[in-house]
Amino acid sequence: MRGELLPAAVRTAPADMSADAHHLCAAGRAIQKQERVNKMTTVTYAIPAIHCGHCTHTIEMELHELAGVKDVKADLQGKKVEVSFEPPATEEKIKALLAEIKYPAEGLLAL
Ligand SMILES: [Cu+2]
Repeated sequence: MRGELLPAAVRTAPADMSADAHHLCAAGRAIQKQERVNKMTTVTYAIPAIHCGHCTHTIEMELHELAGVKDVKADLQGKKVEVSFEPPATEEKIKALLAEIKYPAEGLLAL
């Protein structure tokens, strides 16, 4: 996985610092940005309890309030929800919240 290679690139960076500090600053920023992208996780859960537009609305509203959740797409027809998140949000917290609002995740459709 590419994300695991990035920390090594960060560790080797200081050795070249004197050569072209300005260039490395830009490279460092690019690496930081890449790590942020890599931390984002998208999961899709089956939510059989979804039965109308209010359900999808409630799920989207509630999940958006969880810190770290970036995007929520609840699907009425497919009875599923796709959640994109990064720390501090975790799968455990998302599933706990879904259970709490009475829309328990009954299966992981995609990671
Ligand atoms: Cu409903």
